[in-house]
Amino acid sequence: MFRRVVLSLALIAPLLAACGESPTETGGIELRDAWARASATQTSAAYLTIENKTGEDDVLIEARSPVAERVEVHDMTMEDMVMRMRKLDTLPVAAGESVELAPGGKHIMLIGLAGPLEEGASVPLTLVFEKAGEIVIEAPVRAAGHSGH
Ligand SMILES: [Cu+2]
Repeated sequence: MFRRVVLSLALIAPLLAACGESPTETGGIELRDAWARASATQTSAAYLTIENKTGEDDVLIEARSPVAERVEVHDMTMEDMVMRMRKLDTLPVAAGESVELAPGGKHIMLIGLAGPLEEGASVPLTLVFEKAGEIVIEAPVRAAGHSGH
């Protein structure tokens, strides 16, 4: 299963840096720096860093949120000066490694939002890992122009 969405570069730029939030750690999987992009449309994206502190490889197999009909993990690449998004069915996080989901790269796509995401609100996200199980985090909503501290 493979679906592609083409976005104009203007929608993606500028690249953003995330602020630190207190990390959530469950079963040796640490989730930190989570945030979601403010949006007035029916889609948005959330970002975070996933660190696998266990000695075993793990895999993110599902993501969901009560604010969105569908939550997917996407990757983004530049092809012929166009940013393309591709759905990832799973996201491996190898033992001892970190995977960063950040603007311009991998992200969590929120599709079919029930309402606008306003700055200052927060989005509950459930990430399901093959071994660590379900981890629930709150991703604060920030404006697209957010650029760190
Ligand atoms: Cu996407």
